[in-house]
Amino acid sequence: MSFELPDLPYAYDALGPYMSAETLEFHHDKHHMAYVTNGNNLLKDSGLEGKSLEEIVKESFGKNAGLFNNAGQHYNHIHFWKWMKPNGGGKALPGALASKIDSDLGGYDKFRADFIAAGTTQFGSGWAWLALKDGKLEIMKTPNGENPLVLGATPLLGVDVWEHSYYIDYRNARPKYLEAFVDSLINWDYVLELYEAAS
Ligand code: MN3
Repeated sequence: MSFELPDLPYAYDALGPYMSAETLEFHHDKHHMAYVTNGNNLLKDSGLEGKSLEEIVKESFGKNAGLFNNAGQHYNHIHFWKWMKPNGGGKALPGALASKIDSDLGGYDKFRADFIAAGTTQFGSGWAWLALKDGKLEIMKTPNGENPLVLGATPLLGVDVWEHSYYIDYRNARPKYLEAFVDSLINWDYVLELYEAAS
């Protein structure tokens, strides 16, 4: 299958003031589009053309760096748009997720602090994650286009800490961007959907 750029699931100005229309126009229309275009070019004659996106990500990892970088970023961004919504974030999680976070991660406040710390301490470009591994929730961070799929885990929530995701709105203040993401943008219903599908 070839890669296609999905539409954003909300208007470009829907996530203000936490993420601006200008950021989403560059991030979705230019950056994500480039991963789709480059990924499709690199997918040709790779031997992975008929595979699903998840299979392409896992099977190109460590073997075909160009294809992996673009396929990984395509996968990450498809979900990243859905991991946000207007009036999202905060403590009002669906009950099944809240109790899993209590038992595996020491409660919501510790999850919030550890997730923001993972994003803040990822050196250079990458992502911070909430993932399910062997039936337990874990906070992870990865460089560049990598994600929990290549660590034997299922991504449930990820935040893009490449500068293109926050520099227009927050300049160098990555922690402020991460706080806004957690407190005001996370689409917990989509996280629950992925958690239920994985468990
Ligand atoms: Mn990005």
